[in-house]
Amino acid sequence: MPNHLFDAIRNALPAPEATFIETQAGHVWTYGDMLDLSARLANVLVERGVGPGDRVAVQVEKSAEALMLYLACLRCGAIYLPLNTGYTVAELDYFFNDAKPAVVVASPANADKLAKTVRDCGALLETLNDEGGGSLMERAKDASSVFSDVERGADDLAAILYTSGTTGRSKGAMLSHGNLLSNALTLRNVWRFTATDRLIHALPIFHTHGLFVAVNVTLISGASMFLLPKFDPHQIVARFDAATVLMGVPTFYVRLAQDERVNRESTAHMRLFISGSAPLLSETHQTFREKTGHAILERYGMTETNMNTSNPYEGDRIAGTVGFPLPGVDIRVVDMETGAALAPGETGMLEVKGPNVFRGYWNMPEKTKAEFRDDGYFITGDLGQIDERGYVHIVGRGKDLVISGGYNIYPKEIETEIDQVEGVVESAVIGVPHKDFGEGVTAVVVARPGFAPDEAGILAFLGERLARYKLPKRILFVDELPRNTMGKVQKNILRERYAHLYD
Ligand code: MLC
Ligand code: AMP
Repeated sequence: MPNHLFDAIRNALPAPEATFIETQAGHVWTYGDMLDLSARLANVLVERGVGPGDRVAVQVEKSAEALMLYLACLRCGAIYLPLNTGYTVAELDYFFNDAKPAVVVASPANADKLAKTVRDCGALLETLNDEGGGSLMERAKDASSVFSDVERGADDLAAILYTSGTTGRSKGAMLSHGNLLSNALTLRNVWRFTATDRLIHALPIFHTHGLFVAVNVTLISGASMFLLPKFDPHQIVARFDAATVLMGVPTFYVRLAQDERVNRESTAHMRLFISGSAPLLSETHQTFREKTGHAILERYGMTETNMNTSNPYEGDRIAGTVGFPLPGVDIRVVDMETGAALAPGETGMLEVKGPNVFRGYWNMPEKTKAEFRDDGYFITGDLGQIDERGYVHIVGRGKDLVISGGYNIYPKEIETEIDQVEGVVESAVIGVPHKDFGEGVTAVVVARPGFAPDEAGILAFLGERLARYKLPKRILFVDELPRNTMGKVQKNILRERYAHLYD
């Protein structure tokens, strides 16, 4: 029975005894193990009442089993909904109520905390820990390893990934089997992935980068990976000799470039270092190249579109650019006001069209409509230009967004929380240059006369409500915020004023 994405994974399968995953502890999962456990988990999900199109929300630590759960969802036609492990109960409450999952899979340590909100949204709660324990794996032990994959076409949804909204609440980007497969095949080809590749996987698996780019490309090539729990330079360097590719956010490369173990000899076995999710500074590209001889290959994508551009595998990988539109992906630069196409070298809004572009925002037809042009192009919110040679340059963002260590943070969400603190009149959250994270989340706060909310107090308040990576690295107090004649806060002035805060 045809299952668009999983059939393609099956077609790429190497021998069942070939390695799919090697964990940090050295445990090997073969492709045969992958078929076995994903079938068992698919049977468990069906037994728990999950039908085609039902959402399975997952907030668990990184593990091979968690990836098998993703594959099980594909196989039984469910929609996989991964959630950042840092999200608080308050944040999860919104996602659960919006997505209405049939099943929520959580870490056993969080089960009690989540029980009520899961029950209130009508879902069943299962658990999974990073050592293969929990109720889900208990059930899988008794389940059949035979599963007839549910029929899914290219337009059927495979996943929903929440991406924070510029105003208001997060939006669930609906990604189809076709979106994921087309992008995986394209990336396999342009990055020359084969079954002999071994990826060092040190990214989280709840975002497009670590889940779809890294895992789908590995699977669709019949390749293998070292699945590491998180970024740890020691663990990464130790695998250079047996690996071929590393995918990371710029912070990975900033840190690796400072590591004395990273040099020409130690990276000699590696064929490719890929960076994305945030701008890679030319300086980082340069330093890494001088130390290792490898030119980092930078690519550009987003949750809604998967990957859009990539520097070439062969040819010039130009620092400060994100390369060429991927085969099959159309990119244009348009005037922000009129929507008219701009000439090479002119800066405007980047718009994208292709089989990689998502199916819209879950339950939000108006928001979806607002972000697409009538001719089907998706408005990315990124400002860029295309040079005479066809390289795409990202020069800024039209959206009020901070990217810290590859995570997106929407200022509005943080400002709304800070403004609730007693004694706060108003706040402006900005991103300012940060050597390690690229941008550091920074809050500028106006307090009511006579009140003295302090940095620690505000951080404690936010810590209850927001994932820790969203918390401001610094909170600064001012008498007033700079405004233009329309009364709008001039964040550009604040960004200039505090440009050297983290030097
Ligand atoms: C962790 N912290 C961060 C942070 N990561 N703060 C700001 N920004 C970040 N990115 C905080 C923690 O909350 C903690 O604070 C402290 O820093 C140390 O935590 P840690 O876990 O030790 O951090 P570390 O391991 O150093 O993590 C940094 C990192 C990680 C860069 C390795 O953030 C990471 O793996 N980022 C990848 C994100 C990613 O996958 N993005 C892809 C999105 S998809 P405290 O207060 O608790 O002590 C996308 C589309 C595309 O964008 O194109 O790919
Ligand atoms: P996300 O919503 O997490 O998918 O983040 C997508 C955003 O990350 C894009 O809209 C860009 O602003 C940014 N981004 C991704 N890759 C790059 C890159 N190589 N250079 C600059 N910005 C990038």
